[in-house]
Amino acid sequence: MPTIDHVLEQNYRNAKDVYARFGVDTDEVLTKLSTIAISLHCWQGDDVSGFEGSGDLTGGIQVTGSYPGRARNPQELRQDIEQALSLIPGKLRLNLHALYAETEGERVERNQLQPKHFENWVQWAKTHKLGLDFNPSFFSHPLSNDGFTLSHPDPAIRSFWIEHGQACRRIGGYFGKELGVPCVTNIWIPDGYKDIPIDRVAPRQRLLEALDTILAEPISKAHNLDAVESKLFGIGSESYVVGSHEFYLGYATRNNTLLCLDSGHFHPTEVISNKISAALLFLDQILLHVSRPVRWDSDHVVVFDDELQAIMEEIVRGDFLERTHLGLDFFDASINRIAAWVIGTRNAQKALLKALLEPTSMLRELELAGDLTARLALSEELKAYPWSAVWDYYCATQNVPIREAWLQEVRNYEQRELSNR
Ligand code: RNT
Ligand code: ZN
Repeated sequence: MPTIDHVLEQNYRNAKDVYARFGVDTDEVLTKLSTIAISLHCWQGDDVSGFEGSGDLTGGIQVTGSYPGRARNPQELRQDIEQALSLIPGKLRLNLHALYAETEGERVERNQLQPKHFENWVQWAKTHKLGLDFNPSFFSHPLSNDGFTLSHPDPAIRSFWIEHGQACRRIGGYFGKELGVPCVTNIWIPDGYKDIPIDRVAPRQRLLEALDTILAEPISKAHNLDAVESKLFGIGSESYVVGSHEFYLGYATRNNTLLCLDSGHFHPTEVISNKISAALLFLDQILLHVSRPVRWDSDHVVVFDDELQAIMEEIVRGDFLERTHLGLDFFDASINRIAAWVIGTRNAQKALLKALLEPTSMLRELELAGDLTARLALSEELKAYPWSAVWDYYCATQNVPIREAWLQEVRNYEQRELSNR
């Protein structure tokens, strides 16, 4: 147990008393919080570049900014992630993309990828006691240049991408087996049209069949869990996206896969917090890509906003923690990339903590009794309750910097490491 500052501890005791009056045990909440894994996305560290040397990021997603210090190789990326891990409390996983294969200078096509190309990541994950998640990469590749992959009308191109998906599921299974905890392998494809299509159904029919082929090989759910991620539009696919929400909600329900809800993949006034309770009535599990769209699917760093809090409240109130896999998905190259990870992840954890501290059953009773005045009054008062004292104490007990003290660590690392790149 680290030595904890006296004032910080006193603040925690006070907060503990305040929450105890509502029957909420802050110690129990912190134990719970420390078991909830958040999957850190590797691609914030290098602007979704990967190690293929393939050049431009395509697929209708975009990274803007030119902050110095981007990780240029696996060693730098892992070192940067380690730096981020040292500043974030609680349980973490790492989310990899197929682009991050290590092929020792050899050109390995994506449909030929094998577990051995991720051995270094697995060894590293073991050292740091991290679970791994995975994503086939259906973008930044010559065969995705015309905007279609799994739904491509050319059977040869479609087959290439199907084989890529199959290869990735095996790699996901390998992760899960090696690490003793299932890997969530998430399929997102960019397929769609810039302008109004004549035939909306044929690409969806082809995607449906391609997914069926990819998922046909049985892989133990103890090792690999499949997820499918929908989207409304991308840059260059504004008018039509093959893998829409309705498509994947139907697909996941029928095939018992996970559905991935990304906060940036809906109309700007539509929120995923309102979809979780509906999706989980029909699905066993879901994956969340916690992101932040600013006017479009811009993948800004997650901030502590209303929607982030609403997402975490939904998961906690619905008792969905066991059935929800929490992943992050943002990429900002205009600020220090390690800071981006730390800010976004700590915010997600703070929101989770705040949700866990809520006296939910009391609020639910008020609602059921029709006392909507008290429901609003208490919900609003609770916003100013001393959850931040609980957060500070949590950081102290987890041996990570309190409040903004992490920023100096990032600055030191930038000075020591990033500025030499
Ligand atoms: C794209 C999706 C997808 C990607 C990552 C890199 O719109 O959100 O999840 O961001 O796979
Ligand atoms: Zn996403």
